[in-house]
Parts: sequence; structure tokens; C-alpha cells
Amino acid sequence: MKKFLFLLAILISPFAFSAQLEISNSKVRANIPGSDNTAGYMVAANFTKDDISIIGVESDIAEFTELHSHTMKGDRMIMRHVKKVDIDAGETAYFAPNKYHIMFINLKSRAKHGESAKVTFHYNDGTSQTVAFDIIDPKEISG
Ligand SMILES: [Cu+2]
Repeated sequence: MKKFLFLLAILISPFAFSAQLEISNSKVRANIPGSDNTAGYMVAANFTKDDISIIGVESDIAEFTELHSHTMKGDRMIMRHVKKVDIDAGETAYFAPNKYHIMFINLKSRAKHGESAKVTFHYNDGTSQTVAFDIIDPKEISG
């Protein structure tokens, strides 16, 4: 019986032994009419003993979903598509306005306040994780 329960525990938690981030405060800016793109933010904490890299991202609301960074060029902010974001063991990454963000490009429909998006992160160890993001009026997103 003990053995059976152990096997059951493995079956119902398939990611127990793989990279998983604690993702909180996950939200997407509701997009403004006339724009086909928007951005998402989150806090991603790595409480595991392993360094984790996010190497890809996709979503159910956009044709393309990318990891972006913001860098300053002189006094101008420039968005860059980055191939990966490293979150070392014990570290926390803040995806926020003017920092790393998730870019949703060619939205399939308008991202409306009150709806939600499914965002899937792919990790360097071959695993992935899907997280729900609340779609929020940009006025309610600080930063
Ligand atoms: Cu961007």
C-alpha cells in the first residue's frame, strides 16, 4: 500500500523533480484599441537548488510570445528580444514595466480586462510550466 501511494504521488505531481518557478503577481496589460501587442509581468522566484533558465515562452492569446528586456540607449528605452532569462537557485526575477517583460505580439483578439491568459514557460532542462495571467487595465498596473 505504501508503495502504491508513493507511485500515485509521482503520477499526480509529474513536475516534482524538475525545474519549477514560483510565479506570482502574474498579469497582462489589457491592450488598447488599435494595438496588436501587449506586455505581461510577474515575479518569478526560484526556490529550488538548481539554476533555472527560461528559454522560451508561448501563450494562448498571441501568435508570438517573447521574453524582452529594456535597456537604456542614451536617454531612450529600447526593448530587446532576449533568448533566455537566467534565474539562479535562490534568486527572484522581477518582470515589470521597464524591466524584463513578456511580450505578446499579434494578439488573437483584444486582451480585455477581467479575462485571463495561459502562458507556458519552457526551461533549459526540457520541462515546461503553464501559468494563468490575469488581464488587467493598464491603469491598475503600477511601475
Ligand atoms: Cu517588449
